Amino acid sequence: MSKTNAIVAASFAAATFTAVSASAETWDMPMAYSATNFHSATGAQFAECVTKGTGGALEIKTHPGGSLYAGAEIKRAIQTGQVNIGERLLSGHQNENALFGFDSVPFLATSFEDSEKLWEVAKGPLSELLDSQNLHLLYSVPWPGQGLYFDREVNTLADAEGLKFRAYNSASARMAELAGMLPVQIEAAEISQAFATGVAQGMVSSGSTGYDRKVWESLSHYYGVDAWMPRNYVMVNKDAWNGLDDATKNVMNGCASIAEYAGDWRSIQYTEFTVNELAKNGMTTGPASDALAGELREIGATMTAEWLEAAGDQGKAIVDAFKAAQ
Ligand code: PCA
Repeated sequence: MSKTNAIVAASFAAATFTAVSASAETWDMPMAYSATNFHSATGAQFAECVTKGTGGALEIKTHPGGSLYAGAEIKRAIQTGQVNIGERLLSGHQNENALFGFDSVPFLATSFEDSEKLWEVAKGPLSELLDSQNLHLLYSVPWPGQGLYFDREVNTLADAEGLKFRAYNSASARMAELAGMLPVQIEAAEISQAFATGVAQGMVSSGSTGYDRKVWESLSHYYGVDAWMPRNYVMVNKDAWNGLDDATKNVMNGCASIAEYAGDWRSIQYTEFTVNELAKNGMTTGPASDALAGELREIGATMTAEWLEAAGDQGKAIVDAFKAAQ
């Protein structure tokens, strides 16, 4: 039996048991990105899998687009038990602990294969860190590689000097600063308006987010630089997790494995599709000029040194283990 078939079989074997053993419960699941985004689609299928797999004993209801809690509030809401489950950008917490930014170290892991290898070595320390914050890590899916968006042609950083640059985590804000731009922290759910009103004039993000938010309405250029591949993760309040019976935990774990697999697949498929859509909708897309790519490499080296300094021995251990796995 394949791994996925085994998971499905285990889920449904568990379901029969759970359906008669637990009383019905509903968990709201806040998610930060739009309903059509591939992470949200994956989360919706995960929720359906758990609901069906437990025979309705545990119903999970997703709330995409930051509609229940805005992205920046989701982790705290779960930690404090206002909701039991939710999804957030892992590197969104880098200001709490540098380790959270392992996936946004520039040019460290820039392919899906490397992102997976990096996750393999980072998953343990990250799970422990989350556990110490009353959170149980369930699954994680990477975004496609991060490129640069602008409302103008940018051949070197001098062309972008002083621009307001939309940031979504510490790394994107630091990149803006080192590039001579002005970072403005804005959730993905708010960016269409921010670009339309001139609150921001550029950003680093995936083709996926540009496509989801139709940024071609305000921006004109996308440079595929593959700066890093940040991850979203789904977490559960630890007390709520510990309160589940083993059968329900089995269903959750089975559905999480399927979600991770399906999410990875969607992210890969979405990479080319979304960049093509940006072009179809009038944006100029392509690689950065050699000069711009060189400037970004220098910024990346500075950021890597800064991150290693901030993340200490644990950070170094992740990077060393990743390099050893190459
Ligand atoms: N989209 C998210 C994070 C990374 C990405 O590709 C965003 O722009 O907020």
